[in-house]
Amino acid sequence: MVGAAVAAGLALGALTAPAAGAVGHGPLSGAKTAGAKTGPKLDTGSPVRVNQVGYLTHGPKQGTVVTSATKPLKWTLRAADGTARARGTTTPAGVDPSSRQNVQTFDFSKVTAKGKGYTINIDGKQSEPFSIDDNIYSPLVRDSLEYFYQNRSGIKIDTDIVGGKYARPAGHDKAAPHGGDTNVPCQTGVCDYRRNVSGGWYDAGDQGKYVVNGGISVAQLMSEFERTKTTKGADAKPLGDGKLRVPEHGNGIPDILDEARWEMDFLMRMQVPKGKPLAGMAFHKVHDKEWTGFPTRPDQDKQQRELHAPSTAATLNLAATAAQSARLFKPYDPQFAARSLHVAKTAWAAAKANPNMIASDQDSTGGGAYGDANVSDEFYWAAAELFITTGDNAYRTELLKSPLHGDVNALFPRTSAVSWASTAGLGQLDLATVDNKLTAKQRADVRKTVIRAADRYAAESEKSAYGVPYAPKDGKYEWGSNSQVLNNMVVLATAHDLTGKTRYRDAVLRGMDYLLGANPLNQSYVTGYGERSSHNQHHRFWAHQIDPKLPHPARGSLAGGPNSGLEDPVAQKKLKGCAPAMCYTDNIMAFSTNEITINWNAPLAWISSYANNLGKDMAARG
Ligand code: 9MR
Repeated sequence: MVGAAVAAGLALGALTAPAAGAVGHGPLSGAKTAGAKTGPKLDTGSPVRVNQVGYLTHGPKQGTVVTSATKPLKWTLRAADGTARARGTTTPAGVDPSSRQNVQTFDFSKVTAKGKGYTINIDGKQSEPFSIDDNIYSPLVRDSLEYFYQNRSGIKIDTDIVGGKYARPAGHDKAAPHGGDTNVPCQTGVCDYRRNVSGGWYDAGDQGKYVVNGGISVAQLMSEFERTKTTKGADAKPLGDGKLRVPEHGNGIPDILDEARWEMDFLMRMQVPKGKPLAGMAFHKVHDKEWTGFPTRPDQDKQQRELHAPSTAATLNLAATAAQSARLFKPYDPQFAARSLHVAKTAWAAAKANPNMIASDQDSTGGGAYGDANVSDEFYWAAAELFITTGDNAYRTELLKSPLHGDVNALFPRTSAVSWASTAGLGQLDLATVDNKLTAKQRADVRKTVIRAADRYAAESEKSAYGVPYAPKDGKYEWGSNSQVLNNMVVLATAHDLTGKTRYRDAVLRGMDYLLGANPLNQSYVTGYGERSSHNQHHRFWAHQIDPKLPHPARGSLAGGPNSGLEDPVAQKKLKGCAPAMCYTDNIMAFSTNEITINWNAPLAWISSYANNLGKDMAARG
């Protein structure tokens, strides 16, 4: 776990946020926040809440209505032309603690007629329109991954791939002020040489590059691909060569691995070279000396970039991801695979020799801190990946003697199964799904742990009137809550892959419903998906809300989501007194609720691929 958030600097660059209501959705009829007597007035549109994208033909179909009624109400499913296609009655669910709304739920799973423009109608109120189909998640597979290409550093973002308004010159390359990231000094006292740390992905609304957060993100992209190798029937084609929006088409390597490689090359450059003090360790991060203004296109950043001291956590992120890339790239690029393995082993040895180099959680001038005092989970993750890849006993011993092994709450914390600060679960999921040399009994125990964690998240989804598999401590939603929901869904999806039990599958799909509009705010948190989708997330280039010449976030960008902490001035002003799941506003400077980042889009991409497979699978079975 980490200390209190000190990311206020994210907002620096002195700007005035646009007046509330000046941009975004216009007023919606019937917009009233039921049950929010003590909270802020928010525009929540229709009280009838559905997944605004749609529902899988053969999947569960549920929604929620906000109402003061306590007796069941009648619902009608209408086709696009207004004709009634199904009817039923709602189920009272009382006051939902996450929103303090009185709600009822409805279930139209029995409807399996494909179509577009359906609505649910209750008490004279109509939901946003939605589809029923097998392929509703197909576009999101590409768009959620395109996020990574568009946030690449050190390469021009190509008009032919992304379209004119999103194209931009390379950021932080040789031509940039101070040579960008190609010739970066350390902070004073950290080292006396310079490094080329170009490439990789920008973290988020800021243009820092953090090994800790890059690690979990690239791991989840690699796992999205690896799942297609380990799960029967999972389809690798949508991730294959020529399928995604990347420039590396035609090289015979699946596009998703091309994207992952862009980050892996950067992570490897962050390793302290042979012959220097602390060789083998990884620098914790590289970012601007001071916070840059807002907006700033990456190629126009004039700040000096700096490397921050190596840390044990960053080094273990490098070890874990390089070990995973070693096995995944072997069939495509054996040389790169061998280099990855070498890096992984040297990083592991360096971390063992320097187990207490902790990055401070106060180091947040010019970039995020990503400080994390507990690295037992990073040790577990790296040992797991190295063991899977090499089968060496030394790593097995590390795993089995770790106090985390077998402890479901430590491996998969209740609030968020995995996160940048809590990575043991990544190793556990891979031990459960990827072939390795654990004994049959040890392997079975690992799988049981994954399933026990999934049981907890499934129960939380079933308990929630909005179906969300998320029960944070004291009910308080945290910074990046949407990614936490998604990470819990990854565990649920894995349990479904392992057992075939529909309970887990349904909890994943209910999680998607929540993220795509069936929630207390009637908000789709994925740009371009649904009628009321977030489109003003905090980003220094996609800053349309501040400068109309700049684009909105690209389709498929996930907003951080409700954060009870209200850790920025805009949220503090607009959301005072909000119920946990309603502490969100689609304002560009509300960065503690509305940023975008690689480690949030990564589980979105993983889950999109899973859900897309599911649609095809369920259609095949009918
Ligand atoms: O995702 C991070 C969240 O868990 C922390 O509470 C928060 C405050 O420290 O920082 C988040 O990470 C931000 C990082 O520090 C800088 N780049 C943007 C990240 C997303 O907001």
